[in-house]
Amino acid sequence: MKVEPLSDALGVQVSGVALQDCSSGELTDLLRLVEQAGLVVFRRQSLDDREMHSLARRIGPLEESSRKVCLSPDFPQISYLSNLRDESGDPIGFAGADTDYWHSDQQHRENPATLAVLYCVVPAVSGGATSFLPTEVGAMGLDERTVAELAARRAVYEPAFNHDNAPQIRVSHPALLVSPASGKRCAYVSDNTLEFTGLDAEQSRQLKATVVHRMIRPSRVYSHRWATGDFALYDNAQLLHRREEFRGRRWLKATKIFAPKDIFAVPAGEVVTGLPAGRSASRVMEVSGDVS
Ligand SMILES: O=C(O)CCC(=O)C(=O)O
Ligand SMILES: [Fe+2]
Repeated sequence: MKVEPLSDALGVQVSGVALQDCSSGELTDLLRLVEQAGLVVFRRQSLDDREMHSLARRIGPLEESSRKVCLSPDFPQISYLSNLRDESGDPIGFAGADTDYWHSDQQHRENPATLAVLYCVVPAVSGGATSFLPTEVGAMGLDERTVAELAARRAVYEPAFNHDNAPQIRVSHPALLVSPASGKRCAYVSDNTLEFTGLDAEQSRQLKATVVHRMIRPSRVYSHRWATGDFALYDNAQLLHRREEFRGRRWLKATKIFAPKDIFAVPAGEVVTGLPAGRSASRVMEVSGDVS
């Protein structure tokens, strides 16, 4: 097994290992590597849906995608991100091909499944990287006053308008997460943060802008260019990510795993309120003027 850095920004890649053949002790060691590195890409894996499902289940319980269109026919906890169509001409999965928001998966759920897999079947010929950046407060140079402010607040989220497979609730999460294994402190804040508890709209906007401004910088980003067989395991409690726009065919498979709490920071969510039926698209608090 060979372990090498993926970039200066974050992540490692592992080659020479077949994940399916790992013992439970080896799998636990690899999870500890994910906790250290945030993102681990295992090269040249070969898994059908059944195998991907059973491998992921050895790590933890699985959550379904928040979009019904994604669910794989035989294993609904596996989702398809693809613009390919089946023999009837129907989309096989979620076909989004533009640049996404910077996000952390599942923040709109009360109990987010924060460990995620992306497995590449067909890489796009043009574009279509998945970009990642770390949210650790030290590495982003966040001042201690802002860190203390995050530690005292909860960040509020709700599903997007096309999240038709998630509870229609507004939830809050601790705005600062601390890893039980390493003590790493990470801002649990993303483009999707709506507000912070205990702050008015302008104070919320300012806190989000301060964090996002330090966090989202080109030099802090690693963009993973996919190859068939890449199996990426990443911890949403310490990274943001987004799909970069692409042209041509692309197919990734995904699954979201409830992270083992002895190794990973796991947000303790609370329901704030239900959402009115038939509401329009959720609005993202605008801070884009400050984002570099
Ligand atoms: O398609 C991608 O590159 C990213 C997909 C994604 O954000 C997800 O599955 O959570
Ligand atoms: Fe995502």
